[in-house]
Amino acid sequence: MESNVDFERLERFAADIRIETIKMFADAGYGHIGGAMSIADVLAVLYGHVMDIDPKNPLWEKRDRLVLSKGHSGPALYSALALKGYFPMEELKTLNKGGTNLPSHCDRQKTPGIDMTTGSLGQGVSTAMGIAMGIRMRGQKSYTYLIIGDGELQEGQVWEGAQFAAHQKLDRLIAFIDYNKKQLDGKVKDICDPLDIPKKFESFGWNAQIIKGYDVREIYNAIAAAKNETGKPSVIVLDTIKGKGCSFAEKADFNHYMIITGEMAEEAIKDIESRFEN
Ligand SMILES: Cc1ncc(C[n+]2csc(CCOP(=O)(O)OP(=O)(O)O)c2C)c(N)n1
Ligand SMILES: [Mg+2]
Repeated sequence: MESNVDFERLERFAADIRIETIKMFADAGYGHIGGAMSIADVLAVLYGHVMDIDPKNPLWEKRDRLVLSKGHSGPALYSALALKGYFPMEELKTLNKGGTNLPSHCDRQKTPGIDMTTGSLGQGVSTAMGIAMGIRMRGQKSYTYLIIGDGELQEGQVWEGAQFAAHQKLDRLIAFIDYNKKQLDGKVKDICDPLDIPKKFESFGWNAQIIKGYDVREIYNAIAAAKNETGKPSVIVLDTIKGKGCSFAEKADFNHYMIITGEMAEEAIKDIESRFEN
């Protein structure tokens, strides 16, 4: 285990991802806030420390890849990419507007640093398997990271992919499940219960862990443990809260997609900053 990880810097990075995303949504007037907030910490660990990437050369062949299969959370990833210098911060203001490079869902043809186009739930899982296979066929060592929603687990394609990845022993594929317990229109367990997610992946031949999904230390340690497993793919179930860290979204019953005003954003950002005082 590396001892030089600056976890406080990663916590600050996660806060900045949340702040920039909230600002972006307020500029647009609306957005998929809940699922963007619940992945801020995993994005901070991946882009802040773990991934081997070069923001000045987004298509570097040997880079690690990320497929955000829950593509509606693209704005959180755009914030991470802008903060890393993939493109100017001012571009964040163009979210979803005419001619933008930042559509509401991820598009690899438009945005530097986006490795796969996503938005149709389930499909990112198959494309991530293909990326991981392709990297191995070229004899390269890059990792492929994949983020799946817990509602997204209802897509049959996820389980087809899970079976394929284990069969192919894709041990440089690390998937995260954003286990925020909510999907678009209600609680995942009421709509179609995924039951015991780690146990399910284990029965498909994966190495599985479940951790506190908004704790940068736990996320980092789980990734390090996953990298130590050979011969099988790994899944890390992130036990999260939908809307985590954004006061108005955490409080709202329906927080998948919200109208967001400048005042709401200002208050939420103040609340985030207050946790960094002292
Ligand atoms: C194939 C497909 N069906 C429906 C949708 C519409 N949709 C967008 S987000 C969403 C809910 C996803 O829930 P979850 O995976 O739990 O995401 P999160 O809670 O992280 O936002 C739905 C149904 C879609 N994008 N793709
Ligand atoms: Mg969910």
